[in-house]
Amino acid sequence: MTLVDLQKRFDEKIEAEVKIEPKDWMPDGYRKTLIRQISQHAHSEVVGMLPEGNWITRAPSLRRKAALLAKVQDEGGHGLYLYAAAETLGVSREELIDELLCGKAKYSSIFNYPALSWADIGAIGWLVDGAAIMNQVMLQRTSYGPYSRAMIRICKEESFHQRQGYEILLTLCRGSDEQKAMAQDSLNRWWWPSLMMFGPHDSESTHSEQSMSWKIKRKSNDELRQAFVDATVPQARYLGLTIPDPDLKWNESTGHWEFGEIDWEEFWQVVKGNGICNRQRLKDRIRAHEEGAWVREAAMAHAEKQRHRRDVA
Ligand code: FAQ
Repeated sequence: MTLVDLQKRFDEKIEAEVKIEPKDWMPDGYRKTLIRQISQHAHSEVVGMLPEGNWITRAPSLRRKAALLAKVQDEGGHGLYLYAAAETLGVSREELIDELLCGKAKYSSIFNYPALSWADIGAIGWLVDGAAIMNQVMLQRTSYGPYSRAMIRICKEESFHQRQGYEILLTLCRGSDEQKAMAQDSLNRWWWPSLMMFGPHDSESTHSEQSMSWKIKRKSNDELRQAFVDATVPQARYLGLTIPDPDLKWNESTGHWEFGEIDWEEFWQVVKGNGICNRQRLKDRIRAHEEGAWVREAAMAHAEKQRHRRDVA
């Protein structure tokens, strides 16, 4: 089959909503885009364990500790599904992790902000997982089969995470004045970084147009950000909290909440590695990787032994 035929067959599949699978022919750019996006996503899940992991020992009750422990463990699992999905594109997990640890690979800007109070654990679940779900629901329909299937599983777990965060804030908001103030303070700090998670405006986005034509992305950064604001404002009101945006207003004719401008200078500084926690996050991941070396070696030795047993039998 000629290159022209292969491209034609690929285009037809995309058009007909038939998933592209690992052994199918695909354009180089499509493969590269997927490796970039899926690996950034995997790194985000794994680095994303750090801000909340920091609070496991300080959770206010056994029930909260068990839920947080399970949530953080889920995020690690999501990272593994995603690394496995990226590996189907012909890249090794070691290469991807090396790129993260040497500071070359990106991960979501949001995880470079510190979790300073217990209310932040509520805000992360409510806002960060809430934003992640908004993005990931559309990724369930992404055109690459292994990524789409990983997303279906991940979304089920993320919706539980979002509710556990919201419930933490609901409890605080129904508590003492001090607890409510703690919840408001954490909304003040996490609101804008959560909006940044969706990436630059569509007009500034490098990859969106091509990714949407390949149906890797099914909705644009700005569309998803708007959907997130529309869904979240009523939730903040129910909590009795104020969104820290003086420009926020309901537009009756569009049926959407209008909101103020994001501080893009802050966003790009964080993406470039100059956020509050960037250096600490990498240091922690490097330490975890080094301390986990014996686990990887033991797992490999076990697999090798099993293989040997099978060969002998
Ligand atoms: N942070 O052209 P675009 C989670 C970069 S998972 C850092 O618009 P694209 C679960 C972008 O990579 C959260 N960098 O890019 C959880 C590109 O740079 P490059 C992660 C960002 O790919 C919850 C450049 O800017 N979710 O939270 C960010 O078309 C709680 C130009 O941007 C995903 O990764 C950012 N926020 O659209 C875990 C979802 N935004 O690569 C623990 C999958 C943009 O050219 C606790 N990813 N950049 O060097 C996506 O949907 C897309 O990749 C976007 C960006 C929407 C993030």
